[in-house]
Amino acid sequence: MDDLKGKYLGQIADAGDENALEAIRVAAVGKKGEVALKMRELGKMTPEERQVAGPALNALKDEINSALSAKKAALADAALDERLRTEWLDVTLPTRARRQGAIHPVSQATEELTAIFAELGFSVAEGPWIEDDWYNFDALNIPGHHPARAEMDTFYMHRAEGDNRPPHVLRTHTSPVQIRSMEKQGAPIRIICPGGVYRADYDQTHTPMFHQVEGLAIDKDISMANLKWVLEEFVKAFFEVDDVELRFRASHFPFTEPSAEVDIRCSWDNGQLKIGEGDDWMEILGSGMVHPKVIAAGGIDPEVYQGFAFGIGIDRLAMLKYGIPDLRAFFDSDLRWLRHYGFAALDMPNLHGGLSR
Ligand code: 2U9
Repeated sequence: MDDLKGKYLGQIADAGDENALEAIRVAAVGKKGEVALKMRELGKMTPEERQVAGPALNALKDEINSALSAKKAALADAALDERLRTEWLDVTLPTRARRQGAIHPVSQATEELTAIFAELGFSVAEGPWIEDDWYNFDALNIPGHHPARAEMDTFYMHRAEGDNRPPHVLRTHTSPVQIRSMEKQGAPIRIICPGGVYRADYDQTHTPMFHQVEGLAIDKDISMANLKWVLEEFVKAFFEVDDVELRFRASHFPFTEPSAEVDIRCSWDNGQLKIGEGDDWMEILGSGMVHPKVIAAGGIDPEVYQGFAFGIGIDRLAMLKYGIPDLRAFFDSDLRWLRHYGFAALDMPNLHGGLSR
């Protein structure tokens, strides 16, 4: 019995895993194991011998069983220790290279100017990018023969053969949205209309698709003074400067009368643009009092209501604010450019957070 004990306790101590341990258990204390065979021999013994051998065999069985349990627990502990060692993780490692997309400068500028005009009481209106001739031109006091139609380098979408209705156009400005909004909402109205527009033009400073934001404020007592204040507030907030001087130059647009182009005071030192100081002027937008015919086209009575409108190129605003030199790169979809000039997602601009920071 001492031999059996020595043999099995030794094997248990040496067992390397749970499978080896189970094999030992079957061989030692299993139903057909060595201890069971010894127990069967009890029948052949004298009662005196049995009284000694019986309890001793039971004690041996208990001892082997507890050695098996202890070893099983020790193996489980060791396995857990090994897992903890190999699955170790350094939470202070740097994160992976950025795989997330970035916000395009045009989207960023649009979000920023939307936040500014929202504070000034303007809501955002949107409309179709493919327009009827009437909404894009006639309603804006640009009749069929008007030179502005040709000047606007319009992309026409021709109808099928035999269909004599006037062609659709890719909108050349966002103004049709203002006509549609006046029709739907009536007066008073205070909206901005940001979005993409199309003109057949392609060079250093023009792309066939670009972005505008147009504003419209119609009420009974709106004047150029309100226009001037709104534009000043906008320019200060957008370029994040305390003060800025605007210069209104008389101009002409079919949809406004009187009309003005607006320049801002600036300086260009060593190619570095500074807004609000210096001896230079830079044109940034067009504006005016909405032509009575255009107010009427929107279904509003021009004898009762009047208002101002303005138009600004968003792409150019973004170039000026973020120091981006080439307009054409805006629409090349070059990932290196997008990563360089893109803005962090979820970083929504608002006036309190300092817009673009
Ligand atoms: C309605 C009435 C009037 C919008 C206006 C301009 C002057 C203007 C340009 C700025 C740069 C276009 O993107 S740009 O090339 N726009 O100069 N836009 S007034 O006037 C409107 C619009 C809608 C119903």
